[in-house]
Amino acid sequence: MTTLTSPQTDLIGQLRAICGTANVLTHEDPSADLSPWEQDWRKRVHGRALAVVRPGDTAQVAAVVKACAATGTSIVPQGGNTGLVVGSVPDASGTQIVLSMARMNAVRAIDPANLTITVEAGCVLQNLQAAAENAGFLFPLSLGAEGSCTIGGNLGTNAGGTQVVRYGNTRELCLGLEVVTAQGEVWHGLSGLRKDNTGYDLRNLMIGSEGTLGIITAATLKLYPQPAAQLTAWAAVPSMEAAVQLLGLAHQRLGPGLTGFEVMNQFSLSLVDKHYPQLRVPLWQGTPWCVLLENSDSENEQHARSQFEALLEAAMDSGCVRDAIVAESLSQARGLWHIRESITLAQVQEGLNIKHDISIPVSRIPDFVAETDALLAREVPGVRMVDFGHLGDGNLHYNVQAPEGGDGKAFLRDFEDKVNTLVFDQVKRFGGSISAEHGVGELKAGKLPHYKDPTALAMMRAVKKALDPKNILNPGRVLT
Ligand code: FAD
Ligand code: 2HG
Ligand code: ZN
Repeated sequence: MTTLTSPQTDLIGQLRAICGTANVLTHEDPSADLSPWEQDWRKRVHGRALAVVRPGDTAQVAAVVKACAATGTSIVPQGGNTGLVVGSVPDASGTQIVLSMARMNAVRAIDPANLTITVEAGCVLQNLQAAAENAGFLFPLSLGAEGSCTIGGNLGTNAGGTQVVRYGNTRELCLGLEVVTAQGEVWHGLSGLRKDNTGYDLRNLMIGSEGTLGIITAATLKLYPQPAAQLTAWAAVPSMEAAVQLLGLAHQRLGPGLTGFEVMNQFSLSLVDKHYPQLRVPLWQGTPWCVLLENSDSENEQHARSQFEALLEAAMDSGCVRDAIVAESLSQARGLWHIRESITLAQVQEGLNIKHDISIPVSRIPDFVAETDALLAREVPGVRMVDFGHLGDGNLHYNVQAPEGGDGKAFLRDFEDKVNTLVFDQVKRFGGSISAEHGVGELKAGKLPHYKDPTALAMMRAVKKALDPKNILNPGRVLT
């Protein structure tokens, strides 16, 4: 057990007075287990918090930040703690507080005529989707972690997910924010306006800032009409070139109906088959790649089906699809999506791995994959490529699994830096980004100086200094 300094003890007393004793957890209480807040999802880091603080409203968040600012105590905002780049857990010092937004999970308002919903930051994404659906609308953000991630974390990372090809990233779905600044002031920006050109775009500055510029306490988000019909298809394609060709055809034939376009290599599907055989992965054995497509139609199911069948027929004629199935029911469609969403978990079952969440212009992806696969095979013999992702957005999860039977820990120790450098240098050469959707966190903060435009980085540092001069909001994340 660590002994707290007297200012730390005073601070904890203040935090308890603000949020209630039950909502400030510390290691001083031997019965309190703080590890769920201290351990990141990928089990890369286990930090140690001074306290886990769980405010119940915006005024409490503001008061907590003021108390922390007065003592120079740094704050790590946390939603569902599903982030993949070590951004939501404390460091090992035992001096940071984790600000868990989980209790602030209310749906504040729905405005059907304005097509908006206003929710608190700790609202779990799946609950937000359900609230929209119950009101007769669609909130389209969708990702594998939706059962536990929060909208605050989605906004904090500008999450992408599987519907970006039609609806955009979380950024595009947000019309207004309520934010507590590093000084503990509240910015009331829940406008719900689709047009507002009154100066700098603070909303978009906060989105994707990973808790380093302000604490998002609530958001006003866009709603959409629910589609009249939604169909899902699974296609075996002979190459990445063919997958890109199929994407072009799908854009042409389905227009805005194309709401999902995911690619998965054979090895990623073999891992799902190995660890979750009950999911019955279709068509994966005889093909290097499979594609999952979704068509959302505003007319009816028959229209959607005939459009889809015509697309797949044209694709087979041109040779970019070898075989395909169209889901016959909602539960079959859900099953196909479940396979896709299980790749991350199958990778966890297989052992530690190196993730690369990269984006490249779609047109250059086939060359990138061919060249980089060959480079890695030459430089790190035996590596297994788990390559999948949101091809419709030019975003690949170009993950590297240790050689078969190898020790994952030793692999990371010996090869992570080398593999990262090989892949990221290739990404740079192909005009891409080293973080397409998961963010920078701590894991990639050291990489930005090598791969981000230096002028952009200098502006980012200036913004951070202006908004958080004491560097108390999530220090060491995004910027080192
Ligand atoms: P956390 O992990 O708690 O936090 C993430 C970051 O946001 C941290 O830097 C944190 O400090 C900050 N933050 C959290 N709340 C706030 C707040 N209220 N105000 C300011 N900052 C805040 N990401 C994608 O983009 N696309 C995917 O398809 C996708 N799929 C995933 C699948 C799985 C199985 C898993 C485990 C993760 C996936 N992710 C994906 C990664 C992840 O970014 C998302 O799960 C999600 O956006 C994180 O939300 P969270 O509430 O868990 O945030
Ligand atoms: C997905 O698209 C997520 O499933 C996670 O972004 C990707 O596990 C990964 O690398
Ligand atoms: Zn993804």
